[in-house]
Amino acid sequence: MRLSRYFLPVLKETPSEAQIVSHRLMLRAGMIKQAAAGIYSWLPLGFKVLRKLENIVHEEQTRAGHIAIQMPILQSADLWRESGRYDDYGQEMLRMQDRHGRDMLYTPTAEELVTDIFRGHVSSYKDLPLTLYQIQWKFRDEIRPRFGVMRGREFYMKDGYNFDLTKEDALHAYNRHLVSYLRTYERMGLQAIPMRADSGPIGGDNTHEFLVLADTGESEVFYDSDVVNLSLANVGNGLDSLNYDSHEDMQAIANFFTSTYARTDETHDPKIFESQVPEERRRVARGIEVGQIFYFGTKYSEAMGATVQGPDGKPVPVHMGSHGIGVSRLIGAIIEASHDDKGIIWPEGVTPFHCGIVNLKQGDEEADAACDKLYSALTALGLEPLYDDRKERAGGKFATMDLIGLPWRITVGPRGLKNGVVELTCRRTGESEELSPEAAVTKIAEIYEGIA
Ligand code: 5CA
Repeated sequence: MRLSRYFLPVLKETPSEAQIVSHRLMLRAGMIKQAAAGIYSWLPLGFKVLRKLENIVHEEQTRAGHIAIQMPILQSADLWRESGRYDDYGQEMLRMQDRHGRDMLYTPTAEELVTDIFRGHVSSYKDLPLTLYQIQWKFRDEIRPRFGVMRGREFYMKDGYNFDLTKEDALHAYNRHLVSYLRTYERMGLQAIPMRADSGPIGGDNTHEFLVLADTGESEVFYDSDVVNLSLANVGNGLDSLNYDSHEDMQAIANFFTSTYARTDETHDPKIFESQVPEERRRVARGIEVGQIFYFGTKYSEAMGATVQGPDGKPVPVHMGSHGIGVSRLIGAIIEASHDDKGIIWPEGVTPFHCGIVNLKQGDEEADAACDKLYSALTALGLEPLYDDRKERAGGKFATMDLIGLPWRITVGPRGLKNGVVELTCRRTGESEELSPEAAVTKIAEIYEGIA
């Protein structure tokens, strides 16, 4: 993309309404624009990152054997009356009527609708296990929408639902989600820690939240500092050998992450914390909740008659769980975890463009030609550069690149070209090296091998 033809409405001023750094940077970098309280338009740069996260989520869900569907945003209230949640959900649910006076609602989650799909089409235990998921906009009429996409009213969520014959199978689905979520966050450059949590209006008593540690997080968390050192790469034979079908493997990996003390304030037990965890390893911190998994057994299947014919021919209600990832919130979490005073620093796995090209002397024949050549070479390799081809001062171009956070920048100027070199700069470390344009392309291609 050439910046002169792109739509990147960066702000010079720091927006006064933004209280935390991720919100400020998303506004300043022209990623989002508020449309109403807690509701945002996604501008090109923000939309690109959202799509990247969505792709990672789809890939990891597919890898775990889960099947994508798409359910509607507007739902009929009838199904929610069946489960009993229409009245329970309270003011967080946005309700409306259609022209015939029928009660409708904007989906805050979709346990009822997916259960209705299931009961309409699945009748035998032989069709189990089954996990359906979607990535869809949700609406919750939060009392205090704040921090930009972090606590929105409209937000983008991956919600998945497992249907299993037995509790044991459903707990396998729970563990499988736990592992696939860890892998998902890892690809986004994030460490998210599974912590025992409270289930709220979704129900059930087996639930974990995934938290990214950050001072600006809304949740207070208590944990053994050892959990911070746990990583999927250290489990068994590493990431590539994960066997999502194996109950034993998934159980062992889930235990590896959940046997160490890590809880949100709702489930925190000071007695256990203080008698188990040695004092020097006790941590109280704040975190951003980027996902949550639930096992709630037959709560919805019994209420809504979602049964299958079991092996003995008798009908049995299916065991279910639901599993959410806050896709739009994740963008805020990534920025909270990865920025400096100049702007965002995207992890390579989610960056909106793979690198920037800065032309120090737009209009100089040689510089223009060198930039065009770099641009084509990168594009031919399947990479997406953002080429700042505007007639602007170098300082302004650098500031924009730093603000929008592309992990790599190639700087091209007449002086370097005389010696046959361009400059390659790493956004995170600020380190630069001079190398030939060809070598710069090769290096960027190597960096993104297996990621892009
Ligand atoms: N039905 C279950 C699982 S699909 C469910 O709704 N879970 S949830 O309530 O925990 O939401 C899943 C994830 O969505 C949360 O972990 C959080 O990351 C994100 N989320 C929830 N509310 C908001 C909000 N107001 N703004 C942005 N993201 C949110």
